[in-house]
Amino acid sequence: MDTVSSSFFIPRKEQGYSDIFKRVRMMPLYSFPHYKDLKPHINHEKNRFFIHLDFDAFYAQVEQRDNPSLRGKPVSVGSTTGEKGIVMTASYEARALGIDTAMSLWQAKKICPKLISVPCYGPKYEGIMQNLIRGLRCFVPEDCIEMYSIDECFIDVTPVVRDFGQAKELAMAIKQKVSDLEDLTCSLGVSWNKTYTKMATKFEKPDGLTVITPADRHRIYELPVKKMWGIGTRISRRLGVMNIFTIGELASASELALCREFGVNGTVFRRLARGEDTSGIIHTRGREKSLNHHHTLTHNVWKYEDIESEIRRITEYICRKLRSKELVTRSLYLVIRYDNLRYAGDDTKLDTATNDDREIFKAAMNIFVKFPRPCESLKARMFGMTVFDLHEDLHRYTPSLFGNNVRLPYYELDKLKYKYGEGIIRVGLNAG
Ligand code: TTP
Ligand code: MG
Ligand code: MG
Repeated sequence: MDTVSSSFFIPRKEQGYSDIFKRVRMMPLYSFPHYKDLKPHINHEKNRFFIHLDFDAFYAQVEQRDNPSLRGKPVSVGSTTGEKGIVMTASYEARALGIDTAMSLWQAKKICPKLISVPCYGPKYEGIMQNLIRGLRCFVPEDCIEMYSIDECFIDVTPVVRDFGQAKELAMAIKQKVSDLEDLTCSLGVSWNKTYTKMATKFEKPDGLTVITPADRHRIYELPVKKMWGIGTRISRRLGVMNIFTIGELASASELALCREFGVNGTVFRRLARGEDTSGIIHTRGREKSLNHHHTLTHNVWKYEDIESEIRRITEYICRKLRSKELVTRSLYLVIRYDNLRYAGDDTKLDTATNDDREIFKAAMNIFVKFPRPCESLKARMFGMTVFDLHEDLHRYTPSLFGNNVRLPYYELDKLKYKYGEGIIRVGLNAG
C-alpha cells in the first residue's frame, strides 16, 4: 500500500517535520505573567523560591543518548531530506560550528557537511517530560510543578525550602534525579520569581545551575532586554527607540513612558525586569474539556482500508494523549473533509468512559459508515477526531472488576513506544 500521509507523531515513510516545528514554535506562552498576577502588596523577595528546568539541546541530546554512534558528533534533529527541511535543534557539537535552531538543513549542511541529521520523534520527547514530572513528585507536590513547554518546567519550592542555600541543594538533587531517571543533562535556574529563574537557566548552559538572589540582581540587569521572558525582537526594537537596551534600564525606566508605548504591558515589562513577578504556578492539568487531533493528508485516499488506517492512526494518537493525561472519554466526534472541500461529521456517546484504542476505534468506524462513502471521484483529504466529556481514569491503577477483563496494558505499551518508537509495537485494533 503506497498511500502516504504525514502525521505529527506517528511517522510513516515521510514525516512532516516542518509541521512539528511549526507546532512547537506556535506553542503558547501558557504562563507568561499577566498583569493581574502581579501583586504589588506581596513582599516578592521574601520567602519565595522557584526553580526553572530546561533540558540542554533537548531533541538532539535524546537522540545522542539513544544512539551512541551520534555522541560527540554534530547532530541536527528535524527533517533528514527535502529542500524544505529545517533544523529544530542541534547538538552542542553542531552549535559550536554555527548551526542553530530554525536554520534550513540545506544551509546547515553547507556550513558543516559532516552534520548528521536525524528525524524528530515527538512522543518520545513528550514521554520524557512526563516521566520527569512524575519523578519530581518526590520533591514537591504536583501542584507545585508547571510544565511550561516540551522541555521546560517551573517548580515552586517555597513549601519545602527556607533559604537560597536549601533551594540550591534541592536544585542539585533535581539535577541528579534527571540524570538517574533519563540519563540526560538539563540546566536549572533558581530565584525568587519565575521570570528571573527562566533567565538564570540560560547563564550556564549546558548542564548548569545558576542561583540569582536579590544581591545578584545585577547579573540580570546587565542582560539585553531581548533576553527577558516575553520580549522578542519587535518589542526590544521599540524599547531601543526609547533608549532602553538592558534589563536594568527597563527596570529603572519611567512607568508612565512605558505605559504610553505599551499600555498595561509597559507596567508588566517593568515589574518583571525589576524582579517583581509575583505570579505562581499555573496548572494545566485537569483543565482539559476536550482533546482533538486533525490530520490533513498529503495524498487523498478513498479505499476502505486506507480510510480505516487513517482513522486508526488518529485513534491511536488521541488515546495515547488521553492516557498521558490519565483521562477517559465518554463522547467522540469524527470529522472527514472530502476533496470537494465538504465536511461530514457526527458524534456518538460511548457506553462507558474509556481510553482503550479498540473501543474508540470501533465507535469511530460506526460513525464513519454513516458518512458519504469516499470513492475515486470523492476522496478524503482530512480526518479529525475530538473527544469530550472527559473524566479522570480511575481504573488506571485498579483494573476494572466487572468491565472488560481483556483490558490491554496500554500504559505500559505507551511507555515502550515513547522509549523505542512507534514501530516497536502496535495493537491490532480489529481484534476483540
Ligand atoms: P529549547 O529548550 O528552546 O532548545 P534546546 O533544548 O534544543 O536547546 P537549549 O540547550 O538551548 O535549551 O527547545 C526545546 C526543544 O523544542 C528543542 O530541542 C527543539 C524544539 N524546538 C522546536 O521544535 N522549534 C523551536 O522553534 C524551538 C525553539 C525548539
Ligand atoms: Mg532546552
Ligand atoms: Mg526550552
